[in-house]
Amino acid sequence: MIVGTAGHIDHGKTALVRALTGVDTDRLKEEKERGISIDLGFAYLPADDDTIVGFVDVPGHEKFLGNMLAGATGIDFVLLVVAADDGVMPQTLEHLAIVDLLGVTRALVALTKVDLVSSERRAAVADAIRALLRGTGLAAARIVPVSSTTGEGIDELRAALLAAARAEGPRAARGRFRLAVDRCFSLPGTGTIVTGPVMSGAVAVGDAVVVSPAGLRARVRSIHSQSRPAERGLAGERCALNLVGEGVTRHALARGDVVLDPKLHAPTERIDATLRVLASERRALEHWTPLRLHHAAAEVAARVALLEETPIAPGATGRIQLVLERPVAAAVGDRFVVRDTSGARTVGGGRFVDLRPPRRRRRTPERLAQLDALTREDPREALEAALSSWPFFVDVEAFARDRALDEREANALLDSIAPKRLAVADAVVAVSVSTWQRLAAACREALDMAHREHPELPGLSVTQLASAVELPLPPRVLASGVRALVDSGALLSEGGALRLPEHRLSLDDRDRRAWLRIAPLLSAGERFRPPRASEIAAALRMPVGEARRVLKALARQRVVIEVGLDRFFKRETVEELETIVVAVARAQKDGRFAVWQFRDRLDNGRKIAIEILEYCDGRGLTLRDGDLRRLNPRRLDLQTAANNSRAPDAH
Ligand SMILES: Nc1nc2c(ncn2[C@@H]2O[C@H](COP(=O)(O)OP(=O)(O)OP(=O)(O)O)[C@@H](O)[C@H]2O)c(=O)[nH]1
Ligand SMILES: [Mg+2]
Repeated sequence: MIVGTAGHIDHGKTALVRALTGVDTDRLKEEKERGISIDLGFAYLPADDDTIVGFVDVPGHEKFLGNMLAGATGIDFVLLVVAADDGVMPQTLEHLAIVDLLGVTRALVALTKVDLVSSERRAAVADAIRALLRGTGLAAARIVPVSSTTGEGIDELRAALLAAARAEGPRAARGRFRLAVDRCFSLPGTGTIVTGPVMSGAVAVGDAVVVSPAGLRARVRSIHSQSRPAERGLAGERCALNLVGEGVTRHALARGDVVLDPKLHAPTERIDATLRVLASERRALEHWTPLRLHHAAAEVAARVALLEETPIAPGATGRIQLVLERPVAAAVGDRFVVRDTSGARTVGGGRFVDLRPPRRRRRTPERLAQLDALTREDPREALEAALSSWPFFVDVEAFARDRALDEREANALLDSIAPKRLAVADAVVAVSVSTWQRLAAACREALDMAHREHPELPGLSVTQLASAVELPLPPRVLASGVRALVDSGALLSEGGALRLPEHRLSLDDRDRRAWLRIAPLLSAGERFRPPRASEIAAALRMPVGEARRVLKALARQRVVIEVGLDRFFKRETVEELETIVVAVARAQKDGRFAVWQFRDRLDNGRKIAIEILEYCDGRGLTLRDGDLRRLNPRRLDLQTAANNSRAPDAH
């Protein structure tokens, strides 16, 4: 557990940490000279069992509030310090507001310097503190009177902190690794060290990491966790990492960087968020207000684009888009604080909701509904809500990465909520079960209508079907969904046309009668040497145009195939011919055969034999080799099919 102090300057924070741990965290020369804290101080309180309480001691001076924020963003528990003689002061209020904005609710209040005041004064200040905490997330915090000078209350406070740490237990190291760098230095003989709280996941010696947002690659050579050598560092601990790699120096890294799992490196300069404006603000927050964003240990200039109709009033919460001056390494759900540009006051704070928001059309009703869905803290609930609001799909990898979920967590989540995943361009998107069912139903409906209107056509192309389906999914997602339906067998695809499995191509009565007359000319003993359409027309005393039209319609349905110009074979005959070609080729020592060898096998005319072989060349079954032909070795599928079919002689 990491405990952060908070409170007004000189109220005894550093003295209290020393009384609790024996460590003086004011180590800078200037801190000693001025008797105040300037930067963050760190100390550890080990117990007999494995419990360790880490302390981050922050400066109270308003000028160093940026340092306070860099420390406060990584804490689990706050130790609010109020001096009994001074009582509640400006930075008591500001620090309290900040930890409340950061979502820290576990807290103890140390009423310090009680040796200096009467018991009436103690009680009065305690009452004032209770009133102050009311309405904040810290309302339940216990107030412990202490004196670092006399030692009163120190043992009790220490015991309470250790009890809280034990109650918390070891934090599950969920998610992928992130560490917010709050210090960076080099040690002679060791190299570059960064320290900070592990925000999620775990890191082990030897791991590859990336320093974000710069993108510097590094390897973890050694780890100190809670100031002890360790093999691993886990979420909820403060760690020091010895990093090695090309360009990894003390000067290349700084407070505000985030060391993370390389899979998480995706800095962003534009973040949609919820923002609560502090009640202490005098005016409502206007569109495009310049502010300073404090996130993790980083501080960056930003503008606030309002996603609400009206400015956000003091005390109110609204949706905003943060437009940053430079990229940051963030995660959805991370808390942040914004201060005014001069650094004089804290304006508000909130949670990141979407790290890849649209630049334009960022406050349409659809987009705002999506944003509300993504605002849910639990990733499962957020995913469910996002899948059931516009645009009804979620980029799976971005969702998992931006929430720092590891692969197992992401898969478990997706398998249970969105088992249907679609490949769209180079991304994979998830849709809800109900969207998938609606898509399937809409495709069936559209195809059913198409089949009814045009029973003579084999069906619709993917593009035609995707545009016939009235669902609010973008065309590329629809098209991918249609292809997935084909893969699942719900739709059939033949020769580029999609149809319902039960769809049988039909001809009108007149065409059917014509086909009944034509069919015998393409069957039985004539099947290898069918007449041309013009000859069929002459033989049957049928207008040549009609014979061609009926044959073409049947060709679209793949009942017949136009093998040579104006010459149609039944499809089964073509399959039979391909088997024969394979058999003839295989019968040759070197696999090469001449036209006459094929013709003899068919007992056919040379001209038709050439037409058939040229058709086979065109289909890629055979390859020309001068006057000879051989099988195309790439068309193994056809050869295998031919092997498995009956011998041609059996027909
Ligand atoms: N009498 C008395 N003096 C105290 C007590 N705690 C701290 N002090 C004194 O108060 C002064 C400030 O204490 P610090 O611990 O440096 O205060 P701080 O809150 O860390 O101050 P900043 O870090 O600058 O915000 C020092 O001179 C301490 O000796 C206490 O319990 N009783
Ligand atoms: Mg101090």
